[in-house]
Amino acid sequence: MSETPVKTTCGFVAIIGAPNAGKSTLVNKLVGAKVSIVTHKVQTTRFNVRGVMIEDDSQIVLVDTPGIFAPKRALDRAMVQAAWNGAAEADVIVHLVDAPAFARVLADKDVKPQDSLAFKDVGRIIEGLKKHELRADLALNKIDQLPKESLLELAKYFEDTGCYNKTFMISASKGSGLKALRKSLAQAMPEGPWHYPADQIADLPSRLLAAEVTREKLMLRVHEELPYAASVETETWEEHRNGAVRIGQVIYVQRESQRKIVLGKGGQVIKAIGAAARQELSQMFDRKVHLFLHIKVRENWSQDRAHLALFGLELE
Ligand SMILES: Nc1nc2c(ncn2[C@@H]2O[C@H](COP(=O)(O)OP(=O)(O)OP(=O)(O)O)[C@@H](O)[C@H]2O)c(=O)[nH]1
Ligand SMILES: [Mg+2]
Repeated sequence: MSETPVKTTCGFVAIIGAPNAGKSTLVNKLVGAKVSIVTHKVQTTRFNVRGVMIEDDSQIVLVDTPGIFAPKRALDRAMVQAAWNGAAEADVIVHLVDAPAFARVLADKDVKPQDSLAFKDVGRIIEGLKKHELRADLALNKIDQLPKESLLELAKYFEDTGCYNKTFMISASKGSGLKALRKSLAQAMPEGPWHYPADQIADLPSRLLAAEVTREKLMLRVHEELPYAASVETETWEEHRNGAVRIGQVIYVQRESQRKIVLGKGGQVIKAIGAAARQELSQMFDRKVHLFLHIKVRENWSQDRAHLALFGLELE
């Protein structure tokens, strides 16, 4: 274990943004390891996930938050609330924007910006910052997919709102622009002891992390409404004397028809989900993993306080 420097700074940085902006990708990249799951689908992250990075003498606790969108279900509302709670508790807020998606809105003369989803998403967050009297740093993400000229126009748009301190132009997946962001965050952290040991990068309990990995593989494998109708819980965790671990998980779905889809013909779909999750978990925990998945229909899992409390989510 490396030693903690003598004069240290430490604080919280909340990464907020619309669904799919790349928040979890950014947190993983800054931490240098996967602490939060990522998919190309919206609403992948459901609760605040912490990742820890160190820059010089500063320990920065990054809080990956669920995407902020117009909530419909009770679960959605709890997710969006978790994101704003994360923002309110942070020393620095980074609003991450899918820059190419937003630039397309500004460039499309046939569509009124007000009618587009990307515009509404950004507007909702600016409104929220104003309502909560918060200021944020702006990070325009996915610049690998956008010419420089459009970036300046975008930056000006956000500057004019008066909600932002600094602007960064980054690619979370490629890693570009992150050095300036890291330095700036480190400089903004208050003086104080580190919250975590120097070698700790995450604080999600292993059972939860394991459930998240399986949910990621499920989201990548099933489509349309199903990813949003499913939840994963680790039920059993048995350490074996030979170093292996036996993990038993249940995938909750809301209807019998969904159970059949997750099962697949001859159990093919759940087998593939299990194989992908098991492989990643073995690497993550650096040990042999035996993973047992089963599916349960529980219509109301998304309104079950005890289930959501496992993830730190609270219903109104
Ligand atoms: N081209 C490109 N794609 C990116 C970049 N950053 C993230 N992505 C992709 O954007 C998609 C969404 O990434 P996530 O990290 O899951 O986004 P998120 O903001 O955490 O999404 P939610 O958890 O649903 O709110 C994934 O397909 C990523 O690979 C980037 O810098 N460039
Ligand atoms: Mg996410």
